[in-house]
Amino acid sequence: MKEINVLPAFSKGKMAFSDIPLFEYDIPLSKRLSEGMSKEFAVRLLEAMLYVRKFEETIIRMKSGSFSPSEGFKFVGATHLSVGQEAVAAGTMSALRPDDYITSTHRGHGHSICKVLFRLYSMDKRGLLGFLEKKEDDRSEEELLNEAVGLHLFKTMAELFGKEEGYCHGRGGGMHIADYHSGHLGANAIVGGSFAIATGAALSSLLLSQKKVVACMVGDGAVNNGICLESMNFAAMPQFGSGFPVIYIIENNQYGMTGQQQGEVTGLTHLSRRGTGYNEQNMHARTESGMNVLSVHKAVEEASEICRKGEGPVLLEFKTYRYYGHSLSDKRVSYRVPEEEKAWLDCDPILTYPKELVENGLVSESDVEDMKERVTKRIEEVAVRAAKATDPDPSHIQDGLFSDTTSDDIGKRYRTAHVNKPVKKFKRDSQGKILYRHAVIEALTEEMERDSRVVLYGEDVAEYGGAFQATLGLYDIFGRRRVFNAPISEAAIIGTGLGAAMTGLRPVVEIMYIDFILMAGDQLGNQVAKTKYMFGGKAKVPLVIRTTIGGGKGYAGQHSQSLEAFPAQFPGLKVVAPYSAYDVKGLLKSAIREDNPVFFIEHQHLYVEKDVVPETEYTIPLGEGIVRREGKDLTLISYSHELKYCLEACDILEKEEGIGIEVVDPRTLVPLDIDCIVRSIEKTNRAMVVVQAPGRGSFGEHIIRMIQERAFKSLKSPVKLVSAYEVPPPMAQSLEKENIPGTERIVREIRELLSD
Ligand SMILES: Cc1ncc(C[n+]2csc(CCOP(=O)(O)OP(=O)(O)O)c2C)c(N)n1
Ligand SMILES: [Mg+2]
Repeated sequence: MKEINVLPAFSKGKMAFSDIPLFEYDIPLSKRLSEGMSKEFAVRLLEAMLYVRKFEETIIRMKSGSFSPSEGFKFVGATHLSVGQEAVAAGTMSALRPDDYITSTHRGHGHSICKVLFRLYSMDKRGLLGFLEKKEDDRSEEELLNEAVGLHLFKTMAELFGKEEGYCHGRGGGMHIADYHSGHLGANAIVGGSFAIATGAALSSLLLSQKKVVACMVGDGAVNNGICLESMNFAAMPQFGSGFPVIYIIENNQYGMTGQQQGEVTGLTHLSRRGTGYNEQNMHARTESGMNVLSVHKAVEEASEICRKGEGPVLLEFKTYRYYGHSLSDKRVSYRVPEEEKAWLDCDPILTYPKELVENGLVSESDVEDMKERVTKRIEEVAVRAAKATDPDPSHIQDGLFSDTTSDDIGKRYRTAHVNKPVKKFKRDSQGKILYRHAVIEALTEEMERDSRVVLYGEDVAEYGGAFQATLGLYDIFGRRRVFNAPISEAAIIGTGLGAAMTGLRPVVEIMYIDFILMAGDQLGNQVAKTKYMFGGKAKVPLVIRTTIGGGKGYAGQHSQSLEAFPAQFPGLKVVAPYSAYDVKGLLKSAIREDNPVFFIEHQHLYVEKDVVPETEYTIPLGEGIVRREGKDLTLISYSHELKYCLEACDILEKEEGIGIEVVDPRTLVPLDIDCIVRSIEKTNRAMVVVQAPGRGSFGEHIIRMIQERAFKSLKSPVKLVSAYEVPPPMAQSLEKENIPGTERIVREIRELLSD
């Protein structure tokens, strides 16, 4: 039962919103120094901004050919520079703790340079030795820091050059840098792509009591993307008190490529106003100058405190400007005037902040010039070294796609989960059978009891037990911190699952119908699937996405598709489609223990099917097919609910005509047990694949391609695909029955194939 009753309440009144501060933190350096900011730190802020500026100016010089780090060098790849925006990067990263998390954007060089830089600045000798991967070194801390900064800049530049020594071994490049050791969860080249990932990391922080804050760096353009709404709403859900410890930081450089926020593509003057839409605290939103490193630092410092007190989320907008084009191919003359550019150049942080440092006697003008020269030289040296670094070996192209570890070693802290009531097994019938639905619940219960990092969420999965009652009872056993209802936000459900999986939780998220996965296409295909590989194979993503296929219930086009080919299209995802109650339990348990993302497909019609399921512990490895029925005349390959019709058809043909058909159920589609299929075809010399989806682009087509590659010589006739028609699933029973391959049609098709 819910904790509050929503009674009718219609009293007249007006909604009032509390104020959103504008440019309140225009605080002079002298005041910040008197409040305790150290002089060394104040100078570090300039140094960090200079590292970013000079790094990017070096890219411009390399691109134009005025500086070449090695003979014949050519800069390849994206050039989204943040020149002009350095105060946001330095001010933000300096206000976070070294182990706080960030997510970043396509314009993220500054974020990654500063995140690691401030972590290095905070390190003692041991930490620095660790970063340098050294055990002993007699040099002073200052010398080690100097070397560590050089290594960091080198790894960053090497990644831009696509080198093995880069942060992501050249798999990501400049738009996809991550460094998990420093809490950098990854830059994202999909505008808005990291909103939900950051929110999921904050969920981990909250549920695992990590006390970490997540800074989600986004551009002004990203705020108009749907995932922004889904994520901010998710983070502000009151079922977890105030909400999640995440700071959404809008780096408003006035343009989303060329679309201008103010007056053109957004009806707001200040994007912080969006904060009013998510909770009564306006998400503690504020707008500050992004050209003033001290304003940024103060705002992020305060936001972190809010989050650490458990009062997040926070929304910050920093007004800033990019001096160059969207990328270096954008000459920017078609959409903005020199007067505008000049006005922003006048408040350049690298012009104004050094003046403050000089006025306060922290440095002299010549110190500033020396620093600029030193930093430039450093970056040039780094570029020379990076240009000479190693090109990744093409024979290793597949390295880092999947992790081969599982959660075998849970660790003491998470080994015993708290339960609110005793856990019972489902009662078996006289043959030892239980329902498929109950096998799902049993698998989830056992895994949640085994490992307290396993959490379950999705639409209506809590008290109600999910649309198909496949999570019923789990909320009562494990409580809201382990089992909770998500808003109707498929993209956020999957994206937060990813962020949470990367940061310590092992989420199982539910998408009610597979049809709705298209709402989360980016999160599934661009984020979940790519995170491990694109960021250099370092991440572990123990995420299970459970969903269901319908079909045959008269629900028509948007609730009846069999979209298993969609997740299978993205390298980096495993895809499972179990048929029996025995399989669903064993495979789901394995999926939860995987350190890889698994797309797990249940079938609504199978929930009510029974099978023998032992009460004793067992798992089934992913990637192992099974022969469900033996025969010598034909191999029939199918999975999920279609298998039921296939098996019925085989029985009819055996009984009536003595035809022996072997049925192979791959159970896991990715990785596919092609060996199991080939072994059978070598025996029968004929094959037919049956799927519930329309044939074009179906997973059945992929199976056939694999058969042609591996078993062509064993075939006496072409492999046949039996599939739905090339139409959206229709509603009328006469049409739907015709559309989904059923027993009669399979019998007909087999007869036809064997008559060849
Ligand atoms: C989903 C998506 N749509 C479009 C693009 C192409 N694109 C790349 S960056 C960009 C502008 C983003 O603007 P903003 O969020 O303000 O970031 P900025 O580039 O200003 O840093 C666009 C349209 C993309 N990468 N992703
Ligand atoms: Mg922008």
